[in-house]
Amino acid sequence: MSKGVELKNPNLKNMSSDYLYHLTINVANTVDASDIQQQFGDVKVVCMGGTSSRMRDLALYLRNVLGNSDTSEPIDLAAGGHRYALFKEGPVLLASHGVGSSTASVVLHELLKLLKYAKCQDPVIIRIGTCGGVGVAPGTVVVTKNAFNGYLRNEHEIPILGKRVVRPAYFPEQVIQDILKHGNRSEDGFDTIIANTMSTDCFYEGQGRIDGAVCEYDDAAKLEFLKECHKLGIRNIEMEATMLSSLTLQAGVKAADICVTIVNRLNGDQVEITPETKKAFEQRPFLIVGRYIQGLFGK
Ligand code: R2B
Repeated sequence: MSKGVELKNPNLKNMSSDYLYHLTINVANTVDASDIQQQFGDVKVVCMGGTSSRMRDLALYLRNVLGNSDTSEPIDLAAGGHRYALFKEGPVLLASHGVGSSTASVVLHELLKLLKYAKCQDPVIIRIGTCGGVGVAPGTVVVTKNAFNGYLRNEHEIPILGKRVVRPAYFPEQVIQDILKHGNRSEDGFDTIIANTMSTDCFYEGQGRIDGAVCEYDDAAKLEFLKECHKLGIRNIEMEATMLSSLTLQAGVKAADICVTIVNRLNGDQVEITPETKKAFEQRPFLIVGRYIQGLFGK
């Protein structure tokens, strides 16, 4: 049975209007948001990714998947905010989120509220991205199961009102399985795996790199850490999964994280693939999301 988004914030019902500041979308009347429902009420899937150009490319890719013959340039609905990009292709909303949980959480809060005001039914949020791999070949696509933080704890830790708040960080099994059905085809020529993900707040020291501006450990300590990650079933490292899984769990909205590895961290820190290979690797999560969406809409 379809259901709308019910957010766990009792204060929202006391707000007569809500300006989604970073998206530059004004919900002028929260009680009767029919304008918002008209524009966004059909949204079933929200795709999120780091950069605006990748989300534009994905918008064009999905336009094709959805059988839309429009050839116009996708319109950035959040251009006025100069922070994030927001595109809409039929029932799919696409948003950029920048690098890391702090920037991604800002736009995710606003997207979740948008889904609620628009009365979207049973939406799913899918992050697609690039990441470092741990013991897997570059180009492997990882669908996250449990998200670990930089302390190697399977939880999302966030300071709220000066207190350490800890929340669960995993993605719903059913969504993972639905996505996997659309990956792992022999003709793809790459592996799509389900694995755990470490999500850090720092790309360099937080991920055990020795090539940042500051580093107080050696290569041996780094490898020991990465091997510990591997033992925990962690096969990729990125910077958003703990926040994304935990916030969507709190909001009761289905979500998934699908990332392609662009370096095997057991072999080094620098991303050495060519821009062409990176572009080709970035298409892999597109392919899987595209097939998933095709499956959803029977296209
Ligand atoms: C992967 O790539 C970005 C860092 O380059 C970050 O957003 C992530 O998780």
